[in-house]
Amino acid sequence: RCELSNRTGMDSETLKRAFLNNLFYVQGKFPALATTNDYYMALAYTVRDRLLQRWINTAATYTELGSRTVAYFSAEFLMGPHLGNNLINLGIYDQVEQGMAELGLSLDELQEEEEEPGLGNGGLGRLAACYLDSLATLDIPSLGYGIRYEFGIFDQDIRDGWQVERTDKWLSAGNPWEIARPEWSVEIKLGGHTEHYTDDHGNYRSRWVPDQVVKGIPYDTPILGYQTNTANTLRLWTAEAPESFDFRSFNSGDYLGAVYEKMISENISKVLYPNDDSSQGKQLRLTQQFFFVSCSLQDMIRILHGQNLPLENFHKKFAVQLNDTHPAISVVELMRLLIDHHQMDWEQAWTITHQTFAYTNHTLLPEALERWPIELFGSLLPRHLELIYEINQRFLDEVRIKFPDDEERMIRMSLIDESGERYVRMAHLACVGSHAINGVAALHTELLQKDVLRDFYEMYPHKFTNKTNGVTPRRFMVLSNSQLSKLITSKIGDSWIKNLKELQQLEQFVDDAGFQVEWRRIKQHSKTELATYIQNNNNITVDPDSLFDIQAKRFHEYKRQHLSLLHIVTLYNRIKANPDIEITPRTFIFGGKAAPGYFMAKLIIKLINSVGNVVNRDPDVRGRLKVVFLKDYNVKLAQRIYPAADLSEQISTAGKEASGTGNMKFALNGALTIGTLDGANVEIREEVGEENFFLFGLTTEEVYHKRAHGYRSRDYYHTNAELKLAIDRIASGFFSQGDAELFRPLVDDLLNQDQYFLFADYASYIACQDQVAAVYKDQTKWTRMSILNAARMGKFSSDRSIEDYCRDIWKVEPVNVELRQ
Ligand code: DL6
Repeated sequence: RCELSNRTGMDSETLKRAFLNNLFYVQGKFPALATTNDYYMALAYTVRDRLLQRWINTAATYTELGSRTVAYFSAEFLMGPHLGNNLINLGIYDQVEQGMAELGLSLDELQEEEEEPGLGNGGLGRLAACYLDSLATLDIPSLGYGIRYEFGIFDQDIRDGWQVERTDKWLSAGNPWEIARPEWSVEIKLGGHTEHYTDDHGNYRSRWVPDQVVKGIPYDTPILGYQTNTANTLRLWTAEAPESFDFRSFNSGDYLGAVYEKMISENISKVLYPNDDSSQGKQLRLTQQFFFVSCSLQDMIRILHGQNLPLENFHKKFAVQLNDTHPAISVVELMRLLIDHHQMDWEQAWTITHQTFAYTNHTLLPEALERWPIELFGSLLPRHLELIYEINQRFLDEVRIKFPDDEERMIRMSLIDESGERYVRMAHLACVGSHAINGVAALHTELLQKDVLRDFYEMYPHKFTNKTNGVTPRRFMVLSNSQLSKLITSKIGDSWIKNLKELQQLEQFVDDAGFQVEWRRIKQHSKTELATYIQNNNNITVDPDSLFDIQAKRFHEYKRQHLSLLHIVTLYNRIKANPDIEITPRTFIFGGKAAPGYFMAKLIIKLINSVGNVVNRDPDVRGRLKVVFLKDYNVKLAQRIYPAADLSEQISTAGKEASGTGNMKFALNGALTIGTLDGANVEIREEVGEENFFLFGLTTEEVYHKRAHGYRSRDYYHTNAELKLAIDRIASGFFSQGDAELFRPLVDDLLNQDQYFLFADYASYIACQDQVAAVYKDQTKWTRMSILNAARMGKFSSDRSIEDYCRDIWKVEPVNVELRQ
């Protein structure tokens, strides 16, 4: 009994005892010899024990009830550190903090020790993580399925202002949050050819004869909901060579051959592709996609059989969400498993498949739409290519019936692109194989329907719905902004944490002077903490009284970090022209990674650092402007940044950002947004009120119109003196020690192409920023706007998003979990 309470008890004394026990028995250390990592591990195991009790009871309940389950298929899960979040969701953060303090340890320091699992690039992977949190919080039976990359997103260093990539060794100190389940390993096939034969019933059938077999081993991580017993599972697959393979080669004496094959197999889950919003078409990437999808579907069939449910019930037991097209091959893989392995007929297999899958699109950028050269596809997945041809033929027959004599439409909609080299179009496959298709913000869904997926919308209007993204208030408020969370709770109680709409009640305090003072004090506190971080990491002194103007997200031309740079250079030029000019002091903070092969994005990072080097040191500036690039932006750093922001930069070209979720996290933490009518900005502005949002720039229609009528950025350059001066300064080498070549590619691109309409939006952006500066001087007004922003963010909880998916797409109900064992 004592042993059990050591592992489950939640009071401060038991937690401390359990912690010291784990230090001794798991880490094999006593305090005098223990490192910070030992302490972190001991605490992580202490917390894990509490999770295990809930996890096991959850699994037992689901098994007993045979509950309908959501399977979230995603090539990325950007979970962020687990420790703090689990403490919050268990409701023992304060006890543990106190217990650690009594032992002379700082919980903050222990949390810093955790290597975060960076198994995602940005928005898409972080969304998957928020959705797992909400699924568990809402007691929805669910499984996240993905890849356990040995190397997640690279660590970013900055050398001489340039981004340098280092491998992320997140597993090197061990991972206390996962449990390997080798007993549930599965095998997947790759390559080879197909054979045709007639079965015992005289049916003509195909089978796949692969030339490689790889083993997938599942590693499970518990995902605990907030203030509930539900702990769902994130199941990530690691690739290994199967033993049988080794035996064969070892026995033939080819030891090195066997080791080589093992290495090739293990490469599959070695590294996350670091591209965000673009697809490279590499064979290893397709292999990764097929690997995790095939492992997961086989695992689901095992679960189904384990619950004595027939295969015909697959779609009743599981609702599978495809997180973009990365897992879209699962449509074909499920067909193959049902037809080739389980001898189902085509119609029944198709009904099951189609009712199982739903597809979320996350991008409007053409370069991100995945397609695979037929040759490559066929050499890796020969049987799947045959099945795709068959699916396509049947699909095109349907199109022909609905739209007779429209050959052009058939060519556009085909699963195979035959306009040049032939490709398999994964978005088309996902649309055909799913019963539901959604975009991630209202504008995005509208643009999918009107443009990117228009033919599919005309074919299947009933499949389309919008599901606006959301973020979890547990990680991005309760954990990362504890002071603000406590202030809110002191005023309206704590039920806002599970029902974010309740934040609305804060509106009654918007003009309460005492509340405003507290609100400001907390913002100031977070800014001071970030200022200390900047001092320690960048050796730059920034003033916490200055306006913290932050753009933190992946680097991409469409996100237009360089538009913010043009603003910085413009302010700098104004100061140089008139050193006594009255300006609102600002600290410009950037964070984000560029894809390693994306030259222009990396050049923009270099330009930020180059401008910073000049501006931060120029005595004329007198500290009124500071430019900071925070390296290695990840979830941990994001949690420091959101609470400290006054202004959130959401300045993508209209029609390019599918949704954005950073925009939601900033506003929830009381930052005001300067933004375009793009992605979820549109809905954020609707919610917070147009008077509380700094809007600028072209609309999507205006962008389309300009593009169609011959946009000439140079005209703006010649007619706007401030723009011209800003560009000329960059081009002259002023920020690059006289080197006029360094930023030429960027300047030339803006002058000659400007695909993302920076010059067209420049004047409106600068005018809007001038307005921001004016409002910031009136701190009472600013604070009022800040409170209203946070108070009106209720819609953007990931709980709301998940409720929408559950009701409209997944048709799944909550299941209550009792603690019995
Ligand atoms: O839906 C999550 C997130 C959106 O908020 C971003 O606007 C969008 O850019 C991002 N998309 C990707 C693209 N990956 N693919 N394909 O990360 O999704």
